[in-house]
Amino acid sequence: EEEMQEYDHAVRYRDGSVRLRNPNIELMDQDILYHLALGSESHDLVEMFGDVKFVCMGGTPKRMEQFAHFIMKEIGHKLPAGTTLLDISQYSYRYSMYKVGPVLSISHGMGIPSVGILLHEVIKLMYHAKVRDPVFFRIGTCGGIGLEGGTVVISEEAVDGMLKSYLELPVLGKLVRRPAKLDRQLARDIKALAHRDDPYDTIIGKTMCTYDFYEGQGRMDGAFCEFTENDKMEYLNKLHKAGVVNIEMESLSFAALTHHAGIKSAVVCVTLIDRFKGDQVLAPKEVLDEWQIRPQQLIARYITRYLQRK
Ligand code: R2B
Ligand code: URA
Repeated sequence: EEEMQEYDHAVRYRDGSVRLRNPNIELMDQDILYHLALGSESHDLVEMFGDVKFVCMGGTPKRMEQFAHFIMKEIGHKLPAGTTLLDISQYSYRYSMYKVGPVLSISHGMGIPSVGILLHEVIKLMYHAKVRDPVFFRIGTCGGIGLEGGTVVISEEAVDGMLKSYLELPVLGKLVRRPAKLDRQLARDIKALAHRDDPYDTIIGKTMCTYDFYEGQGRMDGAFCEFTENDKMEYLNKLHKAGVVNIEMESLSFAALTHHAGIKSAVVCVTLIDRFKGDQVLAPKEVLDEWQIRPQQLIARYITRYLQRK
């Protein structure tokens, strides 16, 4: 199935560059990527982004700035003399974007709507820049189900709060469904890069994606709670039995939109808490900071390997 996707002419040109499933874009005089503070006429997008291979996204601007510095060190990328890393999208005041050679590091904010808007614009950016066979990663955080804090989870697929494995979006008054599929081979390749002696587990499993952090994830510590501890535990057990190992808020849109665009993608998140044990994220900041580097290290390993074998 993945093989077919590679050569699907609806979503890729023969040379692997991203083809848009929207005939309107090429007819427009210019395309303004409003939330990135970029435009197809105001910027030379081929010159700026034509060499991109990996697009890494995560929630916060700070973490994605750190990732940009980290990946720069890992791949041995040198910035032109006298220059520093800059936030390409700083004047959008919405998302942050850093470019380190073939790697883009972009913040996506919280939740499906935020990552969805970004994906529309980044997929169009790939098209305008004529990028071939880009690979997208989400490196983030999540709640674990029956996993010790600090566990790294690679998603095999994304499901919503009803355990449905598609993204549903109202378009012109009708619900449009898009399967939330991720590349299984890519997930396995990433897992193979986990070190045997890492002091934490790296696993593959199903990810539940919700529209809310509190009630939507069965937390009892929000401003509202209209269910009992028993109801909550029953639901978490049901998820666990269905193979769900973690809960976060972007994977459904991330998987659905990259799949629809014919772009290979993976979601790698670290658990901040075991939801069987509680709702509040209690780990000290230093511990959380150390945990959040784990998905970054794994993806950095993948990118480094890829660049070495080229
Ligand atoms: C993980 O962490 C955020 C909520 O705290 C959300 O963006 C997510 O998916
Ligand atoms: N992010 C989430 O969405 N849920 C958690 O429990 C932790 C981080």
